[in-house]
Order: sequence, then structure tokens, then C-alpha cells
Amino acid sequence: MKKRTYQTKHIVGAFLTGAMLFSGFSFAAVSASDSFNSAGQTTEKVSFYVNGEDRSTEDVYENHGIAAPASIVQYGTTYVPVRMVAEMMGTPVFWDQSTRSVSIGTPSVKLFNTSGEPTGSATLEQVNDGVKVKISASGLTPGKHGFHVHENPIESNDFKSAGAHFNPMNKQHGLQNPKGSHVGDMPNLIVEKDGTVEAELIIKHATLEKDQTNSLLGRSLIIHEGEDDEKSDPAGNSGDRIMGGNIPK
Ligand SMILES: [Cu+2]
Ligand SMILES: [Zn+2]
Repeated sequence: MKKRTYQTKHIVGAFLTGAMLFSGFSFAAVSASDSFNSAGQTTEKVSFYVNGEDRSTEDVYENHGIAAPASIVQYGTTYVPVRMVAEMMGTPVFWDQSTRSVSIGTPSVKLFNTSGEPTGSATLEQVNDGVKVKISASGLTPGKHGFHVHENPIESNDFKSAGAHFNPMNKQHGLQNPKGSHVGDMPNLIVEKDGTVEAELIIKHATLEKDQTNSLLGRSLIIHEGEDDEKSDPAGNSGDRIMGGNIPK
């Protein structure tokens, strides 16, 4: 853990020593136009995660007369060129436009329900045999719930926009289907009596590398109302989509 903190400080140090020159990437363009405001008015919130830890705040940070949301401030400086610098130092940085979330290190997923209320989070990590998903959520009914990676991000809180299960190998649905399974298929989540779930799952045949056909970046996680039977094509009869979040890219 100490090593990770040290690395983040280095990234910010690199920023302080002149990384402002590197601003020609898309996140900088987005935040420069609508997050900074010289009149000091409230700006649109950006969520900010470092290795799965939520570092977002509601405060506004004063930077030489320019107001920036504290959620894009790290160790007393603004976030803007961190992506470029971090990647030069071998630390991946991810951005999800629809939820305005930045992740440094581990991609973090903000989960929300159909009303758009926050309900938990998930982190993704590359491991030897695929991608490990760690999820923590609340506000679900006890029992089993289908849980998948869907092919598209959720747009404007419309869970249908997530499309079908992520299926780059053109197979059928279900971990128990002889003609399966989708890369995005996972075992059911088992929710406790108090409506919470904490789980760790592996998605085999998936990667977090950019530009790979089996990459999970830019897709979404979806939790369903009912149990996934793990064999009925195309979605395991798991009912409505009730909770989800976007995987940054
Ligand atoms: Cu699903
Ligand atoms: Zn499926």
C-alpha cells in the first residue's frame, strides 16, 4: 500500500514540475471547458478514484484565483494532466464520460439504481486467468441476482442502452450452457438478508488491455432483478435490469 501512495505522489510531483505542457488529451479538453470557472461558481462534479478508493469531495479548491472542484484536486494541485503523466510512468488512468469518473490505477465502477441513486461500487483488476471483479452494493432484495458485463455503457440512466451481454466470441448465454458462455457471464450474486452483497468474481477470457476484442473497458456491469438460470439464451431469464455502472476506459 505504501508503495502505491508513493507512486501517486510521484505522478503529482511530475505535474508540479511542468506537466502542464501536456494537455492535448480529451479529458483536459472536457474539464477545461466546463469544470474551471474564473468567477468561482460551482462546477460540475467529477468523481475521482485512486486504486479503488473514492477521493471525491464536494469542496471547491482555490487555485491562484481559479475555482476548481476539489474532486479533481490531488495533494493540492489540479488533476488535468495527470493522465498523460501517469501513463508515462506506467500507471493507467481511466475516464468514464457518462458518470464523469476518473480512476487512477484500478478501474472503478460507480453503481447506481434505476433512479440514479448511488448504491455501491466495483473495482476491476487484471489477474492471470482473466479480470477480477470486486463488488460491494446495497439496496437489493435478498437472494440470487444475475450479474453480467454488458457490451455498451449505460447512457442517461437508461439500462437498456447497455445492450446485450458482452459476447465477443459469439457464444450462447450461460456458464452451464454447452454452447456457452458469453465473456460477460458471471455467477449469480448472492445478496444477504440486509440487502447488501460483497463478492469477488473472476471473468475468464477477459482483459483490461485497451483495443483488445475481449477488453472490458468502456462496457458496463448490470445486476438483474432475478436469478440467472445460467443456461437460457440470451440472458438466463434473470428479469429486469435494476442496478449497474459503467467501466471507465
Ligand atoms: Cu445482464
Ligand atoms: Zn450472457
